[in-house]
Amino acid sequence: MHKVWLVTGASRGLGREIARAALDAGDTVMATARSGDAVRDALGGDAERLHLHTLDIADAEAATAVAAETVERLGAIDVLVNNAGYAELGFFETLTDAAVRRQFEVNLFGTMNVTRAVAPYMRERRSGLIVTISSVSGLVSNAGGAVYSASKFAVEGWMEGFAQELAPLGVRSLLVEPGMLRTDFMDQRSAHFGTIDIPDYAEAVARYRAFVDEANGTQPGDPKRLAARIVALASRDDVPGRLVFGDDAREWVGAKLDALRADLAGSTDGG
Ligand code: NJP
Repeated sequence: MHKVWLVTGASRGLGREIARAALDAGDTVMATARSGDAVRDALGGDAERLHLHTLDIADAEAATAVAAETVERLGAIDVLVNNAGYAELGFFETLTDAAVRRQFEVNLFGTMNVTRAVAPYMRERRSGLIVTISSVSGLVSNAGGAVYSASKFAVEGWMEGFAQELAPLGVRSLLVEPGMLRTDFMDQRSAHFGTIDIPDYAEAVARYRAFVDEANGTQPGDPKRLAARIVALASRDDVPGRLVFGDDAREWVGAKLDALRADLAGSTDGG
């Protein structure tokens, strides 16, 4: 049966690919982003099954209005894709307090805004799937990504528990943890960097910036492939709780699990 999708951050990157893949599967899509024109340029104009709306996910009232309008126009929301997000990169002490708060305002509270707006419609129908694009950085944190990781760890903690609250009401959830994807994510258009110079970190920060510049555009992960996986999973009855996407992500998560197991074993010594 054809589905209705609501996708955030559909102007570029993974969100655009998920919207395209859903359209290619014959589904109907409400594609949203901060600029309606950008989504139109990304996905084309007036396909019968493509609907566009402006939505900054940090705006809770706008999220409520978009959810209501989608249900009114399209009858239901079968799949919500919480995709919109960005990274505040750089060593923690080089980021201002405002930058840290902005990161949470979008990645965590913005994602909560949209989910809070959509969940009641899904509960009412005892049906729906909430796909939340987290990150491998939601399970593993590294130097230079501490603040981004903090926001995605928060997304993981919130959604892991909320999924259990929703499941008895017929609403399913999928957390997606991609590795590095070839999108605009590391580009100046999306990523922000710490602005405070701290000599103690200068060398490490310069090495980190060089790593990001080199990785930008050459990331191993194909967003089209991930989009196709998500669209295929949405049609299955047995949607898993998590999808860790990419060899890099699986390797990092495996190493984290090994480290956690070792720490856990060590924790029992001496009671
Ligand atoms: O990034 P990019 P991705 N309200 O920059 C939108 C996660 N992820 O596709 O700036 C509404 O190409 C933005 O819209 P605009 C990542 O954390 C990525 O890779 O207005 N929309 C654009 O459409 C994120 O959650 C990688 O044109 C807002 C989109 O978000 C998701 O994947 C690895 C917004 C960003 O497109 C998609 O990112 C990983 C707001 N306030 C997780 N702020 C990776 N690429 O390597 C931004 O593990 N957007």
